[in-house]
Amino acid sequence: MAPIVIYHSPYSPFSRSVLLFAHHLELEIEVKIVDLLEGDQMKPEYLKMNPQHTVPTIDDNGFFLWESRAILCYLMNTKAPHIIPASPKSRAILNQRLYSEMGGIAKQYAAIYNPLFNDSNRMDQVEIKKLYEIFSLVEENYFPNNNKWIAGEDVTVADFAYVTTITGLVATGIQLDKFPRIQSWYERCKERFTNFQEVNEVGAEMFGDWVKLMLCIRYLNIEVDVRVMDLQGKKEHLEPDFIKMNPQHTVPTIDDNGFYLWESRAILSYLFEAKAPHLVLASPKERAIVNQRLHNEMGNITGKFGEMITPIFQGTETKFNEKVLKEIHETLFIIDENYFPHGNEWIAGETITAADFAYITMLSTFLELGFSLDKYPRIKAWVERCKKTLPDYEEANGKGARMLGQYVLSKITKE
Ligand SMILES: N[C@@H](CCC(=O)N[C@@H](CS)C(=O)NCC(=O)O)C(=O)O
Repeated sequence: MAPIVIYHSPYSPFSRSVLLFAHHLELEIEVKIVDLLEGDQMKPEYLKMNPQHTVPTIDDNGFFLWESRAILCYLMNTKAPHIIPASPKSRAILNQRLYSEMGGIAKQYAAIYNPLFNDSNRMDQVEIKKLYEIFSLVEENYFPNNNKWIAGEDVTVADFAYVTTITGLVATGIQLDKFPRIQSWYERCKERFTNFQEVNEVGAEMFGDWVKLMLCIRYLNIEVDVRVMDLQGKKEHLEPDFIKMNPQHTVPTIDDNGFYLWESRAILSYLFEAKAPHLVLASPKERAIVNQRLHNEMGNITGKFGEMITPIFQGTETKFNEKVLKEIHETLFIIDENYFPHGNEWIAGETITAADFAYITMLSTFLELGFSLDKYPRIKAWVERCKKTLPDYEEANGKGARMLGQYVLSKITKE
């Protein structure tokens, strides 16, 4: 007999529940990854196995089955009869839990995230509230005798169905702190289930990062009214009305319905907090890293950039200052070595933060000045990621960086 083939996507909690259970039972399996975003599930050979084009699907020597809870029960019945609950009542409770999960938590999971596949820019708070109501019901009713597992004293397939969906929810910021029984059960699952981290948590985190990225990118689509300021000819930044808003007469300045703010990094942080509060990183340490990046950028990148180009603007120098250039390269070396410690994709971790926007506008300007990032492969890859991922990158940043770069280059002596 060939091993059971599991058609799997790590992003899917339903798929992970089957894989996690297979690991728990130490089954011999073959895992085939289905790339949902590429549409692998719509290919004719996949549709032949599963016309509903979902993951997970299994192929047990020509027996094709989809629907994760049906697969869990099939594996239980065929490979682990010892864990089938013994009495009709305990089996009924198991079924009740499975159906309730599908119509409850899993339904909310779809209601919260599916809109993100269709250009939505938010996780619907009404749906999140309904999810928390279901959590309350589970908390109050599923552990009546201080039972350790979702359907009673023993592990059942219901635990696998619940835990992967809940891990996915947690990875996008849903909180369990008000539900101590669910929390303790969740910790038990972590301890008890084989390869929990590798099979379940890694995929859930990948999903969480995708969700945050979608929300973030789309939130940046805030409706704005852009006023272009002429700083050189008309010197609009020195006009009294502008000085009233910003006595330091700098751009950028924002007017959010009478709330005036200047200093670009403060504005970036404000936009995240005011317009996308759920994207503000949860822990003080993560937020501290964002701040650390922002301050370091201001001092060591923007600060040095100013030192380098101000004399050129003023016409007192016609070459970049060698000492400042060296300092900039030292900073780039430090960033390349230290900002991407886990292969993280963004400047302050796994999600886009205000720091990415602060750095990309400066670093792209350096590129326009002829700097090479070849010695800094991580920074180089990140710049490419920003160019590809940030909406309207070229319009919002690329063009301006090029104009500034060309202007500065026209003022320096070619050797
Ligand atoms: N009730 C199904 C849900 C499966 C499902 O919706 N899977 C999603 C991924 S989370 C999927 O495969 N979507 C691709 C598609 O429908 O084309 C189960 O538990 O297996």
